[in-house]
Amino acid sequence: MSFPAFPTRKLTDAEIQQYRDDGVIMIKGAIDRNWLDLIEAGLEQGRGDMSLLGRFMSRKVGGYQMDIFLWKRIDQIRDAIYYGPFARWAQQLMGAKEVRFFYDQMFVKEPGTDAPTPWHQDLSFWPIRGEQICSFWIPLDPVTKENSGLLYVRGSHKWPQRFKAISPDYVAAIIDEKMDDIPDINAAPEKYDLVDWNMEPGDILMFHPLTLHGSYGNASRTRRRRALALRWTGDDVTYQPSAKRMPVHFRHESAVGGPLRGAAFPRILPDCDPAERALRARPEKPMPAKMVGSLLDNARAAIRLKLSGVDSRALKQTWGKPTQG
Ligand SMILES: O=C(O)CCC(=O)C(=O)O
Repeated sequence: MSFPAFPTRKLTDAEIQQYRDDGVIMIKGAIDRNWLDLIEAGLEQGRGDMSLLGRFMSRKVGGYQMDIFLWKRIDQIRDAIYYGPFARWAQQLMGAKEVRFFYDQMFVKEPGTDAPTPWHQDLSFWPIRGEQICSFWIPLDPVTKENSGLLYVRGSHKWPQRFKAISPDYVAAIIDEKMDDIPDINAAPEKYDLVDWNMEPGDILMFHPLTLHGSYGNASRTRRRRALALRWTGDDVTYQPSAKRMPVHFRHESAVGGPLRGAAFPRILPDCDPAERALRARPEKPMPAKMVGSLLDNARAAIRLKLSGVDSRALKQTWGKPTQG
């Protein structure tokens, strides 16, 4: 068997066209049980042993557990990324030759948590730019709108606006006050082409980094909602950090304005870079100096936003209980 594994099937031309038109597609029954079990085992390990960053991200929002870069410390997640079928799908979807892994993110909402994921575009706060970027969202539990299935604004990846990045914990450091305010979509849903799916474990969402998306809290009393997002980049992507974009706390050699390079963003296709992979032989921790730098940036950003009249509380959105249908 060769790795990364080949998916159960290729994406059809119609699915790729739909991704280009709508900015999101849902593929039913895409993931074999063995890969799903591997991811679930890794995610459960991550839930029980959160990183410092994850604890920081999850501190303000009761019942909403988030963490990133799990693959740096959890073998099952790393193996799913290096050996699973995901990189080949990303390659086909993006039409790319080279595929690099950008990062993973865990999103878990406990039953009864009312914490939404505010509407946002991912690319507005990512430290990369390019056309060939996509995310896969992999639920480990059955999801509906009631227990926090994702919602998308169809076609919004083609809108000209770049919206202020509103994260679930309202992190000031990634809010760029020069960007547009996100409209209060749920206050006037009839104005938007909203789309969502009921999903089962094994289904996968593939979406463009500019497609507006978000989710309600988990109104179910019994059903936890666990998901892992995997982010991929292709040939044209460059490293474009800024004080108002998500910091990367792991080692890499990408020059500003240049292609992604190094072990934080490992190359998976057309083949692995042995030097990058060797660096992941042992679990890796984020660099403490970079973490402290991020905390200071965040404090400075909160002051800057207040002084410039952007109060992060004013950016809160209408998210009541989901309406069915
Ligand atoms: O799971 C969620 O509620 C949020 C997912 C998300 O925003 C993402 O994967 O980019």
